[in-house]
Amino acid sequence: MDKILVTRSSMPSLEEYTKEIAPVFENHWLTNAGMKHEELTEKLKEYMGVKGLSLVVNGHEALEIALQDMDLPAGGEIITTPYTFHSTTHAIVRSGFKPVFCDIDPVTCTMDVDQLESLITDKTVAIVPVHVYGNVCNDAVIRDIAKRHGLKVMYDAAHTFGEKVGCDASGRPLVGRKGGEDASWVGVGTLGDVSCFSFHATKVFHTIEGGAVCSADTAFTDRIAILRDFGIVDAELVTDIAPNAKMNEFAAAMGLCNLRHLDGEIEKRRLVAERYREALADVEGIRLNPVQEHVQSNYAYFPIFVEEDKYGESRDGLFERLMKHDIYARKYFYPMVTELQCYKSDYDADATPVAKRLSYEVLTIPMYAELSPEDQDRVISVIRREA
Ligand code: T4K
Repeated sequence: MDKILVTRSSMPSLEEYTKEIAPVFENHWLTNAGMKHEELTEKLKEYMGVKGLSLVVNGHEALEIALQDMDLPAGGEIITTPYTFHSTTHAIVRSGFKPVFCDIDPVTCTMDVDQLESLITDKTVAIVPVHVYGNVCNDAVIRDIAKRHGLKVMYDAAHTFGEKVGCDASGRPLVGRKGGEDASWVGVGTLGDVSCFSFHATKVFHTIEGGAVCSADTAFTDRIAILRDFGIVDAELVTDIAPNAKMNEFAAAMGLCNLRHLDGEIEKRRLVAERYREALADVEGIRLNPVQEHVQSNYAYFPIFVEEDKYGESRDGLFERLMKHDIYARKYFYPMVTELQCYKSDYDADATPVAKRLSYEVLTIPMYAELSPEDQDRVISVIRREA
């Protein structure tokens, strides 16, 4: 029996990719804002409905460089969540800020907006919420709180490429609210002051490795183009102490190919997600990720939450049993950030009890566009204890 992994990168055909990179072989321009890079930048702006976008080498550098661009007071506190891939926290710490951890909403796993304001102090310099699994944060409330305190909001939007959010007639995002009419839809990258995306091979849309910083403030994204290139403005002017985080032409070409097929890939993922939902809805003790109102999802991940007392088996028990059937689910995100070896002596995991509990319950099961119904049935039958 073949192994089933948690995900599988989408790929264009070899012919399509070869055709896309042929001009690169002719012009010998391999990186430093080449023609594929520039073309992808324009196409992504259009697809994502964002004004400013700068490509970078990966999602992590998107976060670090965007923080540098924000020019925040050194050593300040940044409010974020511990229920994320540790890249979010690493970016904050490596940039010289102190993360302050807010707990998460038990349903969407995004920042608990009821706790957020109580964590703001005179040392707070920004808020970095995470749209985890593609579940979009309650932007309207976060935005109101940030505005009241004069703080900037930078979203870790690594999981949300291509998603859209419904807004009311005044243009206010409705996500997080029950009911209400979606008068218009905006790209998720328009939320907050800045949004950072990952285009890693495991993401819905990828450039092998890659990422982007988006903002309505085009001066901000223009400066990212300097910060991703050692702070170089021109051959004799270097304004910033910055890394090399540029996307190369082969990565951009992969992005151009993948973008052509993206809507079809998301539709296939939707069918996989629906099939899981139908098959798992009645399993006692297995809670499914919510279908969020006012969000057009990209179906990035399919997390399930194992409630041991009701399911009769722990998350780890189910994880092991899946493995015996050659199914490799992942525990995204366990251990949660504040329980990782590099952070646990400095932070109290019990300060965010919801995040802690969910990190012990979560299992992200295989989800990708090419997951066949037969393979999906193998996953379902183990979870339903029929295999
Ligand atoms: N913020 C958030 C919230 C994030 O989730 C991430 C990244 C970031 C920021 C930072 O973005 P990047 O700097 O990575 O662009 C993966 C990814 O490496 C990482 O991008 C992702 N989040 C994280 C959640 O997961 P691993 O260590 O679990 O990946 P790995 O190598 O075990 O692969 C998982 C499965 O994917 C494999 O079992 C098979 C499949 N796969 C993997 C690779 C590498 C493929 O099909 N093709 C491939 O090339 O971290």
